[in-house]
Amino acid sequence: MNHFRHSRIFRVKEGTVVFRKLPLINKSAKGFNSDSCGYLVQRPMAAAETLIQKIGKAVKEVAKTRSSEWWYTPHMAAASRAIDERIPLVDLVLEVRDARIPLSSEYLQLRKFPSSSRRVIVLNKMDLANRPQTKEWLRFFEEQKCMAFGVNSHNRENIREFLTFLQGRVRELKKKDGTAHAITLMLVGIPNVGKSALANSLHQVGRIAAAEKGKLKHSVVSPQPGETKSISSLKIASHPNIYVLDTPGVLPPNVIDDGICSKLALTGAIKDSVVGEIQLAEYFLSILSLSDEYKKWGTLPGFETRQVLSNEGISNPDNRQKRQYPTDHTQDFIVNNVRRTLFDTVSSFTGCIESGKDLARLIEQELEVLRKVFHLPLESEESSYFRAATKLLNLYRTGRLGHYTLDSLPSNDPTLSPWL
Ligand SMILES: Nc1nc2c(ncn2[C@@H]2O[C@H](COP(=O)(O)OP(=O)(O)OP(=O)(O)O)[C@@H](O)[C@H]2O)c(=O)[nH]1
Ligand SMILES: [Mg+2]
Repeated sequence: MNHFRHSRIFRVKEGTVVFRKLPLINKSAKGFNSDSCGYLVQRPMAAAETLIQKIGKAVKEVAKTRSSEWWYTPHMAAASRAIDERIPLVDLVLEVRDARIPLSSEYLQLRKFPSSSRRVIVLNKMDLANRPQTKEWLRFFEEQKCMAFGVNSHNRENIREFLTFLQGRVRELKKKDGTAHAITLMLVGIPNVGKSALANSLHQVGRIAAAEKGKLKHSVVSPQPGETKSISSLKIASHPNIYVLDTPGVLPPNVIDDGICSKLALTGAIKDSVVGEIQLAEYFLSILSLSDEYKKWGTLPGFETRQVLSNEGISNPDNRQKRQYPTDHTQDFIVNNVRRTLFDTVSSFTGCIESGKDLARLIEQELEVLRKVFHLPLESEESSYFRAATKLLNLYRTGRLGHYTLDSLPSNDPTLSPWL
């Protein structure tokens, strides 16, 4: 259920969205509680406020002191100029956003240009976001008269549908303009939203004949942001010929608010080292602990936590294999163990997780059990927690710890819409 549909944003401050209390909203609804003023506050943001502020501060600090290397890099500045020059020339601009953060991943530089029917918002990484919320977001963009499409660049069927949609748009454009030239589409967006992966997938699906001859081109795809350094062109269809331009990811020149910084960092648009892996893992744990996702994991086959907690029997890898991983893939067992352990830790926690202090205590406990689940000995405290955090982030970013949409839908009040 979407808790935002009947509410009106009353006051928005960094990291916390506060809604006017309306009778239609169920106060006990997941993720909400009432603050002292009687407003409905989105719980995750409020309880994790300190963490969000810390992350925002870390990003701002780095952007201020080492901006040329970490935030708005020289290659981004150059790419931004090159993209700006091409925007009026291309037939269609595909603004790629991360489906987990449909608002926070906006490519802000597009606002300089008048809104146009030659633009499509592409919510990529749909497989990692909350599916019903992605549908709500797509409906929202439609209501705002923005064409939008949700995709998973790793799913061939999905890419085929997207290509058919693009070809339909191209036919409409050709009818309208009577153009006979080849059509050029340009992918733009912040770093790491999957522009290159999308360009490659469209190229592979649209160029079957070339694929069969082993003549495909490749844009570099990487889990690290800022990997694409120049604009490249890939053909994605014939009759009519359609080309897609893959471009480098560009962040806004000025650092934005703490809430947005935190979400960009967690989803990987900013290098992890800017904020620190442990802090990012803590932020993810706060989201997980305040969501309903972990509750599904209570039905997983019981994990023998005691074994892990005491490190009993894990020194001998053979024992571990026999006892805990009898038949299935080791990775699946680790994922199940992580899920089950997080479920046990959150559900047995006796504090009040809506309070920032208690939430911090819970997160500390979660990191400790994770360190043990990942079999990381406590030789040097820092590195074992760092490694546990890295592993946890990796599981989250590959969708194995649930599907979270971190941005909340704005109200239907057009004056508050960032697109108008
Ligand atoms: N789960 C999932 N992962 C994706 C998807 N699209 C891309 N990725 C992954 O996201 C990471 C970044 O992808 P890229 O295509 O390099 O992102 P980019 O926007 O080109 O990044 P820059 O070139 O740095 O701007 C890679 O690890 C991809 O495999 C998707 O739809 N779903
Ligand atoms: Mg790229």
